[in-house]
Amino acid sequence: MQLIVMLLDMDYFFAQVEERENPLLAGKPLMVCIFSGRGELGGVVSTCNYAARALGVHSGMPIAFAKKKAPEGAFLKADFEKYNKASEAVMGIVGAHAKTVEQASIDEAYADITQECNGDFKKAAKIAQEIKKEILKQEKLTCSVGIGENKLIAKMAAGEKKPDGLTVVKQGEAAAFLGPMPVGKLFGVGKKTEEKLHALGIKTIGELAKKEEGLLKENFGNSFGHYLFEASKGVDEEEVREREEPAQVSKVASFPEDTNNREEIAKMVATLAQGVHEKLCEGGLEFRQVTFIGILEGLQTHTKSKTQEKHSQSGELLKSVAQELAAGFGLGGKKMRRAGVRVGMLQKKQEGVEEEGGKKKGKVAQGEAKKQAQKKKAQGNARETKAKTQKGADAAGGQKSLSDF
Ligand code: TTP
Ligand code: MG
Repeated sequence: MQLIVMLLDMDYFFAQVEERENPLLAGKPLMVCIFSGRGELGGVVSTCNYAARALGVHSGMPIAFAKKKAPEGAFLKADFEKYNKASEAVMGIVGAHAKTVEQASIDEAYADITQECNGDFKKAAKIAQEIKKEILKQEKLTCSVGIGENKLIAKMAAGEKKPDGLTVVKQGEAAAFLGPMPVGKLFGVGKKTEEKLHALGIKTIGELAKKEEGLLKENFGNSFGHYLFEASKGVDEEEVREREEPAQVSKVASFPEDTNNREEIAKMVATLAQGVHEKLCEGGLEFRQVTFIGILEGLQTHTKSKTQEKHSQSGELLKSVAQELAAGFGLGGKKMRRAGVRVGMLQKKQEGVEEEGGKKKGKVAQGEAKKQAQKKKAQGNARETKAKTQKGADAAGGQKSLSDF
């Protein structure tokens, strides 16, 4: 049967969630920011709405620059709990329509809908429309969807029309679809590769598709050269599959005696963080989110989380964030019985991402391209893994997790 893959990508995700929560923000430039704490405007723009993009603001731009481009705009602090919640709801809707779903990032999911649509592209488009309609109805959010004969084409199709787009590239149409596009748009091609391709006189994906594999391997190395050779023709054999990484890793332990001694708590947190770090290293994983779990004498459980801008495997960072969260944890006059440290938003450790690009695919695609090129089985790419988060300390129950909790 004809393989049919769908890629769903939420539109200006974090900013759209903020607009939904506060409709007064809609229409005017809105920047969702990760503030560094260094000065009022220290930090970067995580994402922004289309009104801000029209003024030249983009993800990764320093907040101070964005302020110059959109002085009248709203600058909000990123609230990951909110985005994770919306993400979970969206992924739930996608999962209800397709058996095989691979969440590629907090706002992106691939679905293999071959069986659901019987290999028929028209039916595939109908399924996509239903999913879009449900997300709009239930979550009041729009997304863009691409449909194609493999993951690469679905991904490229999803980027074709945004926001609120639906693009179907039927079997046999990939070359015509990709051919006229600037080569910099090919998934996996970042700024440096683009420049190098331009220097070789290759401006479009169609021109790239005509090049000998040997020439590409000579210039870009065996694996990435092979990737460019295949991808430019819309060839991609990677399957859509559920991630194997656990959603979280945690360690929880009891104090010898209930305590409100901050030093004792900090010491315990250091030990727990070390244990979590060992598990991360064993699994070859890196984290973005750190959670401190406090269980008080009456067994009430409270959590405090912090999400980092980037994934990391640093044990030092993990310990210091966990201790910072523990230090800010209000005991409310009570003693603590147990404490826990948990990391979430995990992904396989990245080995030397090839280059940085300003665009989304800069963020995600280099690892992806490398992975595809290397034909690795492991899902070690730069896209975020299943960003499932906790709703409480014991939410680990239904999720795939490595936990001593
Ligand atoms: P994207 O899907 O790349 O961006 P987007 O959803 O904001 O916009 P688009 O309509 O083009 O899809 O990323 C999803 C979220 O990830 C985004 O809302 C914020 C976050 N993000 C960052 O924090 N830093 C980044 O550099 C990028 C690209 C995204
Ligand atoms: Mg998006």
